[in-house]
Amino acid sequence: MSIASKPIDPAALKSAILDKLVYSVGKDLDRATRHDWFFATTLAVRDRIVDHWMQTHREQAGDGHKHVYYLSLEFLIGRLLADALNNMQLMEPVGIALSELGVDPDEVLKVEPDAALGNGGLGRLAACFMDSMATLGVAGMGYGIRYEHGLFKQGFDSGWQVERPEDWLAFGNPWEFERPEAVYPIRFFGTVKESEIEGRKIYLWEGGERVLAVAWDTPIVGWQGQTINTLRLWSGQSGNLIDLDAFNRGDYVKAVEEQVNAQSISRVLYPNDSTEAGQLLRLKQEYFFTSASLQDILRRHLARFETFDNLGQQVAIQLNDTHPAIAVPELMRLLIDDYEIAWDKAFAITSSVINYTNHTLMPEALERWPVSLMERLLPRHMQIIYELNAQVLNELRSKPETRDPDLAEVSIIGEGRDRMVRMGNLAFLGSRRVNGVSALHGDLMKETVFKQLHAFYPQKITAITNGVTPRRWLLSCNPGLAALITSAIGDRWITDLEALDELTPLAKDASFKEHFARIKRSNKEVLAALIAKRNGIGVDPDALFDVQIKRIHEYKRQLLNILEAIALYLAIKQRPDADWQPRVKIFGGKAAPSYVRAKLVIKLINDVARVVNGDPDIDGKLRIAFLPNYNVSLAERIIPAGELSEQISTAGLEASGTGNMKFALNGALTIGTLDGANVEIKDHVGDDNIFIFGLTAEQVLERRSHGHNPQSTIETTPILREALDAIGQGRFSVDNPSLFRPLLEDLRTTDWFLVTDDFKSYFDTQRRVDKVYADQSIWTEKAIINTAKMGFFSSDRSIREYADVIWQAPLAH
Ligand code: 26V
Repeated sequence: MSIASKPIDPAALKSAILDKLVYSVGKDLDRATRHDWFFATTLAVRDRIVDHWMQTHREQAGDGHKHVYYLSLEFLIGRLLADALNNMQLMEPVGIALSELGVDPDEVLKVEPDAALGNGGLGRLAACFMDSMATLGVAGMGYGIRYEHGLFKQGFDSGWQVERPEDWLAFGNPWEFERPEAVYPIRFFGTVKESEIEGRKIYLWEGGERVLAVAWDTPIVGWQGQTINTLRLWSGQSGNLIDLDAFNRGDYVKAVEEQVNAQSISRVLYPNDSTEAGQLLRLKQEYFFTSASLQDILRRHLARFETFDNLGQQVAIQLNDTHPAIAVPELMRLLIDDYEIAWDKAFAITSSVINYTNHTLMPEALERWPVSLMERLLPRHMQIIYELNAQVLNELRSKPETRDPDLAEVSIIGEGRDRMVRMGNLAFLGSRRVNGVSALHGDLMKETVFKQLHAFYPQKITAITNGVTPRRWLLSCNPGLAALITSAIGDRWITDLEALDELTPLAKDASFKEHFARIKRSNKEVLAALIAKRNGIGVDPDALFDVQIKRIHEYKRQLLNILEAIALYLAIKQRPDADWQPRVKIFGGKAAPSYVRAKLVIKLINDVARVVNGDPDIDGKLRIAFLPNYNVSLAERIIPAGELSEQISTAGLEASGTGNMKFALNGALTIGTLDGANVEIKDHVGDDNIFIFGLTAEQVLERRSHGHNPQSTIETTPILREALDAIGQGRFSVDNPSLFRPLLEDLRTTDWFLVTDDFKSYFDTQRRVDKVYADQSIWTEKAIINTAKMGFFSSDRSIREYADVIWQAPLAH
């Protein structure tokens, strides 16, 4: 029986919550804080989950279920309570129970801290995939790190980003279960001793540091609680709680050193999503969680089947980018050294269970580790990598058509003075399938980074487009729209998003349109109130809400957006009485703390916002708001209110995007380049319901190799030149006119991301947006079409395709 089919009695829930408050939290009714209520509510709800969780465990232990393991250094989950209540259809009864206890349910939901265990798209995708696997009944388990501190909190100081530590576990976490019995040893450094037993070579990896990985489990509730999967996160511990010898000598620092060291591995999420300066701790994190997960997977498999012969039939492993790519040599090592399986068989098994998803082609984000570092930290793995590389290269060399330069390109070891291990090549060669995250991205993988590998292994690359979970990104974040849709076409869309297509004819239905527009307007009012509270500025809910929320990155081109805002500002000032379409430009997003350029863009946006918002000539025709500390929970509040979704990356650089899907699902129109999944969004909504501008991926490559002259583009585009001059003259930074010179210099010389090339086309397209928006009836029709055509972009569809094409795993639901 599913949870939903159990009778739900608010009175029983009420007494369960009260029980938890008193006996688990240890508070009585009149002294309970909002946190206490959150804890008590979660614990009461959790009890209803656990029975079903155990049931799922028992079902999935059978051999009819292929186990799918999603290894990811990031899971950007956000809050769990609202999601769990929605999926279990307990939102209403819990709301009633809390209200009867005199507690505002919204307040209780809001005190839950975000689990911000990820940087951006890659981590959020992992979270959407966990929801979809549970909903579809895939026996899927997520493996990652239980970071004590998630992504930093962002504040602004005079417009500059400042980072504050995040502390999501400060009040404890009612969702997780520590599993002190699920503990695995992880070794770093040390040496490898070779010997022979009965003619067989033996490798003993000894010495070095040893830490323990301890499991913490969080239940992942699928729709209606039919399947409850597990997210298992590893925490670092030392085997020795304390060094007693050192303690007795009075050396207390030494006594706890080992423990501190071990715990530091899972202390904090790395806040970068591109360049990383070969940090030892980062590599330790990668190996730590990968090794613990593989040991756990092998132990579980052996308990089920007592053999690894069928590992390929019963297990599929998905590597979320190259961060867990060390899984390839680690699985080989475990099979060969610990379980005495011969090399060839170990490789056959490894390359039948492992798959790899690539999430970016940006050269600086492709992981490479110095051979010297790897040799020190993971000496046995380096041996395996060398041997694997030699084997693969020999095999390929024996083909008559192979040329030497082709081999250099596919080698796992990059040559040159600083020899590097190329993790992308390692993951590719060790995998059964290699996935790109949109159609365009898949094509570009074949043409660029993996061109040569693709020529040798033409069957490996797949392109399964990303998706988003409609439970969180419509049902839960936009209850008004969800209810309207359900009243119009029923609730099948919640698990079969293609059903939204039934809304298409309603785009012409006056009453539906009116309802749809009213809901958007009311979501905008809520966001306007939030902007007033957080940014201290008033925005008109009747203005066009134009939103760009995502990590701050040069390739995502927030700079293009703010330049357009400046150009518009100058135009309004020149002709204040013209008929301007009022617009609110909303920004959100964090820059990596070491990404100086991106932080300067944040400062520029905030400075432009201050000037524009304070200029009486503008009179509300343009408002700019940068909401601080963008995270999943803030996205859930912004997206339902968005009308224009900015997806303006330099074509060819955004692998897919998923924010683009969330906005369109909630009835926003996209202004975007032909990049990532925008291309497919356009195909689904049709040319008339999206605003496409700028160079194509092909033209970008062409322009970069010859024919890119930013200086002359600026000269011939007066509105751009004037906008740049305004910055250069210090109009937005009176105290320090040269502040933004690095940005201007770059635009005039290199402009690698082709901001100047795309500016005119972007500006003109924005004016086209203004015109279309002026006719609210037409705009609403287009917005409805966007929602109606988003069926394809459900992560349920993505997971069905992964299950079919990559994992060959059956679905239970
Ligand atoms: C790369 C690196 C490089 C080393 C330093 C740490 C670090 C951390 C994360 C990353 C990967 C960033 C890649 C990423 O998030 N890609 C995004 O993936 C989304 C899901 O597939 C996709 O929609 C976005 O377009 C893509 O940018």
